[in-house]
Amino acid sequence: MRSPCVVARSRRMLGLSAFFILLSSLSSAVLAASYTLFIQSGTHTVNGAGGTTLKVWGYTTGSGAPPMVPGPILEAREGEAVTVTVYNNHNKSHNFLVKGVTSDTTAIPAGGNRTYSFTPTKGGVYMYYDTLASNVNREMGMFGALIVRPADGSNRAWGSGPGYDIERLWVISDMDKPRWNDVAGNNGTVSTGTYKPNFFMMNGLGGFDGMHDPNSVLQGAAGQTGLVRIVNAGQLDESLHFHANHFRIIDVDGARLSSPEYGDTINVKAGTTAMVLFQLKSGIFPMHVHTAQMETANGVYLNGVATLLVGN
Ligand SMILES: [Cu+2]
Repeated sequence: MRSPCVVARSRRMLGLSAFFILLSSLSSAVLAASYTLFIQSGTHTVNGAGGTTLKVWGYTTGSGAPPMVPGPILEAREGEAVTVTVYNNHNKSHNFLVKGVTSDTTAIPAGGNRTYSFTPTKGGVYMYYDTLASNVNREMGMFGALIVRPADGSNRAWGSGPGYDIERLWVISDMDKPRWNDVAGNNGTVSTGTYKPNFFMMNGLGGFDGMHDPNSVLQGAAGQTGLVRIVNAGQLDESLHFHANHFRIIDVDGARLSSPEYGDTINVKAGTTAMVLFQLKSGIFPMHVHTAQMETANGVYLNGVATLLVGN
């Protein structure tokens, strides 16, 4: 089991003049984030009943390190210059696109590398992924999330947006082991017309782990407000259902909702994002998806997309 973790980032000031700007006014400081990612092949294990080890490809933090599914969490602030250098240590071409932020889909050949520079201006959550090979590369594990925080670093969904006490990132995915991972993982050609996923994950975990994972379980004091940033990096739409309380939907795939909308279920379409605010209630409640198949690992219930909502 591997939980997503924040990549060690270097946040450096641009030149001496920026240093004095920083001294005079923190809010106008020129900051930059730089990341280095490596594309590796390897395996990913879903623990628990029905679980298995899948062949995967993924972005990771070190050359030769195991692929991470999902890839490392990237973070930036609104207006911050970001540089991501991607080294392709795999034997196939790959790329790196932050959906809604970057547009360069040039293939990075095996053994090559490419640097992407961008400045996100809109706070929220974004999916990054490999757009090549008719979704095969993304299905094989090549996806992750970019979180863009307010320029002042405050606990708000975006610069002038609603505040929160605690936050979670839920990256959802699906994999078709026999028809896609086993084939692509053995250098075969996937017949992309048929996709029947049999593994469904949140933050790379089946529900057996997802209900115990501190990075997934939304836990805090009763009454606290949790912001959940959701990325559906899978190929099927997912309806997430919260027990106990309604949540407030504040953003659907980058579109901010101006008037409050409340629900206990949100359908997050494949390849899109959402953000919801949830006020914790005292007790332990499940969060699961509303399609029974997606609650399974190779047909075994309840080892799919699931976690808990815990108010202390
Ligand atoms: Cu239920």
